[in-house]
Amino acid sequence: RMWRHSSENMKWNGTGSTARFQEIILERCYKYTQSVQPELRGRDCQKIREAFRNAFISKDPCSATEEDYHPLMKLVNQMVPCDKTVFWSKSKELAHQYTKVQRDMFTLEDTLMGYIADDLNWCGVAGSYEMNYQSCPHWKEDCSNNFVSVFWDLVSKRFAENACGVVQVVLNGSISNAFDRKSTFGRVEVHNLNPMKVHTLQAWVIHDLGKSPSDSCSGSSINDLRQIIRQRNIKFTCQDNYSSGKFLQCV
Ligand code: 2NF
Repeated sequence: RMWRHSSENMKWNGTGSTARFQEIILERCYKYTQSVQPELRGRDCQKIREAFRNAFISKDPCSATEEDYHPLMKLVNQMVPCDKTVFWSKSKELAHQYTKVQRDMFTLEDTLMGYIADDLNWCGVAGSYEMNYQSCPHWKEDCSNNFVSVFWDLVSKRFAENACGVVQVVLNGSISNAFDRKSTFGRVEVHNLNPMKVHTLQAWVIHDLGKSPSDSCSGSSINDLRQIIRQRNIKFTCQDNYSSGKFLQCV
């Protein structure tokens, strides 16, 4: 049988693009700019969708660079007020519950860019205008410079660079390494905090109700974080002994 040069032969190891990707981008953009943060009502959602699509469409899915996303970043351009930034690592659900209660606080997914892209997957096919809904590069098994990983690294870097005042991080104390140097928080965000603007990093090490704590402020992973932050001339504080329920009620 003749070799056909089509996407059926291009099997990546990761999940394919999210069905209705373009529509979802547009729907989320409208919802965010009209009701979640109406201060951003001037953003052009059609242009944002187009710039997002142009970042990756028809390109080799394993050759993403930051530059591919620059036009999109320019269109979105959003600042978070000082003292309102919340990072998280292995604690997404809890951090999102927290900013739902503390309505003026922002995780990355409470900003327009994070809100639009959260839980979506996307990739194209080199030389074609189609998206690949069958499979996309897996960041470990295929390539780390895929468009999804490069996107999250870039928006996480910008989110950290823009942070100011006292910033928070919600960490998962029910796993053995609450701070992981290889996570996006440990690899990207921590190193892009600006010591001229960030006064303190406040860590919350939260353990799940019912489970016993596996890591705490005195553990070695948090000690790594403390050292990295102090070396960067940023103050570090840490709170533990909080279950998720107590954290959401008391803070
Ligand atoms: O999906 C998101 N909303 C997302 C993804 C990556 C990074 C958000 N972030 C930002 C957030 F703002 C947090 O402050 O970084 C921080 C969380 O990232 P983390 O890596 O420290 O936390 P994890 O719970 O380990 O990972 C979050 C999600 O990202 C995926 C991972 O599988 C999980 O679904 N992820 C992590 N690294 C990569 C990568 N290089 C990745 N997916 C693709 N490529």
